[in-house]
Amino acid sequence: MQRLILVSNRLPVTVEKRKGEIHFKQSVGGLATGLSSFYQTYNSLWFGWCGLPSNHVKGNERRTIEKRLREHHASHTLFISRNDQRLFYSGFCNKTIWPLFHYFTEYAEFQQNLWQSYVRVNRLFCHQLLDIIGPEDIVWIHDYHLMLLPHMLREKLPATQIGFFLHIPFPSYEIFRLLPWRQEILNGILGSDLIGFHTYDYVRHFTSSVRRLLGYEHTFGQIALEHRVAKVDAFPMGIDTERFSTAQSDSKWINDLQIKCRQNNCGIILSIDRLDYTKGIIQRLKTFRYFLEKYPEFQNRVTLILIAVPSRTGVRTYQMQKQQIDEMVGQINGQFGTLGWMPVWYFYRQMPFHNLVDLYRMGDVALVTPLRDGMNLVAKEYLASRTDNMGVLVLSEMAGAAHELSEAIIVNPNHMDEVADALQTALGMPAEEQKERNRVMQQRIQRYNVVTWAEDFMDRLAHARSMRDELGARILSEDTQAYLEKEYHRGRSRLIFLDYDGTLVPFAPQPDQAKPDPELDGLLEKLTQDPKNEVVIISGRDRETLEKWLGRFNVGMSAEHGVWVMERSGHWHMLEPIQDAWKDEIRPVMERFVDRTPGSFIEEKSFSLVWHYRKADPELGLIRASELKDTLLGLTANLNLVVSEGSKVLEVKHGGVNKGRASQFWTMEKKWDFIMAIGDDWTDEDLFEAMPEHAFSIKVGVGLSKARFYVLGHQRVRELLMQLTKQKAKV
Ligand code: GDG
Repeated sequence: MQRLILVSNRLPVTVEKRKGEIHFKQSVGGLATGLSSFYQTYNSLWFGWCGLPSNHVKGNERRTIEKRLREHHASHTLFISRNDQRLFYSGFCNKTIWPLFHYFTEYAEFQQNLWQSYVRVNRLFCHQLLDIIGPEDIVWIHDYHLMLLPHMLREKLPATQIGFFLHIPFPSYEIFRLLPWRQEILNGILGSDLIGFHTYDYVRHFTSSVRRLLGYEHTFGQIALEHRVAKVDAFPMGIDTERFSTAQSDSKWINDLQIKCRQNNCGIILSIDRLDYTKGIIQRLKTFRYFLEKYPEFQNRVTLILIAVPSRTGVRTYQMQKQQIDEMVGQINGQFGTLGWMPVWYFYRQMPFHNLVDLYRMGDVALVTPLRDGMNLVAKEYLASRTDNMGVLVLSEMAGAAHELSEAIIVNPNHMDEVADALQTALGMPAEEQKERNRVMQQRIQRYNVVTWAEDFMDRLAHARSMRDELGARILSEDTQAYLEKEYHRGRSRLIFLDYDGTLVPFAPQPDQAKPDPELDGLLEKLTQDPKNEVVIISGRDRETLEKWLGRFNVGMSAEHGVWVMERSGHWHMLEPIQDAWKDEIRPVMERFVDRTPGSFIEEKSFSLVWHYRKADPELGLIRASELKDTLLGLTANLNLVVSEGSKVLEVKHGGVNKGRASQFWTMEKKWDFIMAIGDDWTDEDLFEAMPEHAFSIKVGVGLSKARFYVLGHQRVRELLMQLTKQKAKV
């Protein structure tokens, strides 16, 4: 039976050992809280670390823990050594990735031993998961602790459905590139079939880094890798709204707190976070102090309840934050406090769930002003808890949640005046307006709750899987190849069309660097020596280059996407007379684009002009290509010219001439027993389309195609051709 295997660094339950006794308690944090309800409704199993270091548990304790987790929490744990806990969790995860991905570059440490531990722990996860994952299971990996795991698993389980979700922001390329192990991290994540982020901004940042650092292109959320496609999309995480709206409690502690805080009819501002520098707690306190100065009428009239949940207490920056918060709270209370009024009520502890909801219900204003936050669930939980529809959410624009909760008062957390003004507005907001704003947001978070979020992700993962299967079904399998070989050997006359760049050789930064290598020479030699074979190189290149590089083989050729053809006799001719006078008009336009796009250049062929941008900045290249295309389309509208896009090129050439038409020069010549056409880009689609039904048309790479089959990479083309020539010797 198919299971969903959720994988995260920490399990939703934490195991602690106190005075020799083992204790189990619910883990705190967005991921654990958010996913626990979805997870209970699915046939699933959670794999992660339970919080105890391996050297702290004896053999029998380990078995008890494992049994209890399996039976009561459908979870499997692994044990991480204390040393790796320090280097991996407190180290690479929280001293390198966490600050860097939240734009706190000054806190980010780049140390080889931390990285090594990160690799080691990801491997440990992989190793242990391999014993658990069944052939039908789906694996959903969570968060920044396990970014190498998708690739590690993919290597061992090529057919398994793997999804990955990042709960924190993916930073812009300018930040991400600082990481010494940036390629490894990207490749690690790309092991997944589907990669999810909270917002489209993070998707953009990720695909941009992939393009710039690994050279993989993406279109409509699909990244074309060498051997498969990875999908990437935004899934703004929701919460279990019902859990918050239906929570009931009447705790004495809260009632007492309420009475004390509401003295003098005080308004209550609520601030709840894990104690983390990204949450902007210090800045929030500073802003609160500023607010009391700017609007003194609120002195004695408003209280800030500040809950800071202990987090990552082993990391120094967190310890320093704690100290600063303690001091700042003391200062504010010292400066403004009176006998009957304490401006800040500060609790450094984790609240039980029902108290948390009571607090949400008590706060007239929720001040959620992180400096950077992947999503921020507190903002959504506040709204979900307000069954009275009251309360005002003041939300930082740096939180992913701001994209969805635009009816909140959105602020820049670094702008003290703006936040202070927002507080004043919030505290004076009429009840009707509060309700109106909240209703819209509440409906939204109810609709896209955590279950919808997770189901949406699972649906997209299944879709990514079916795409992979579809592509997989057309990938030249062993059986199909055996059939192709059989047909090849049965044929007494064989016609073989081969595109050159991307099909027989990989792309090179400069077109003139893609010369045939000795392996290709040998292959073409063998293939063309067979008298039954008519081999045609059908390329977009100019005649001179083709002749220089391939003229010594017994091949037919077609140059410039079908403008020219050359039979084996060695004589070039044009398929139909065409002009090139138009070039004088188009060339200066392209030259302007060359000047504005460093790294791009023009290639001039007899009947076409090509603008290459492979070496330009990839994003600028794309923008300019689209601009140039628009300009050229305008200029060529009344001429018999076509503007077409290729792999990092834009080409203007004569209309009505293409590889498909050129191929007819050979296909019409006689009745062939065996026809094969192999190519990799859109210009080869004309070729595939022109092929008779029984021909073996083969697309190199992924992406939509009219070809019957796919192979992945030029190396695979060579293997296929090699196989054909080898078997010939055997027959
Ligand atoms: C990461 C990303 C992203 C807080 N105090 C108490 C308590 N909590 C619970 C809240 C909430 C969770 O902790 C905090 O979630 P956040 O989303 O605000 O922040 P992170 O922990 O940093 O989470 C974040 C999230 O992952 C999900 O993808 O939104 O951007 O950084 O659920 O309820 N729970 C209890 N007592 C507390 O005192 N019981």
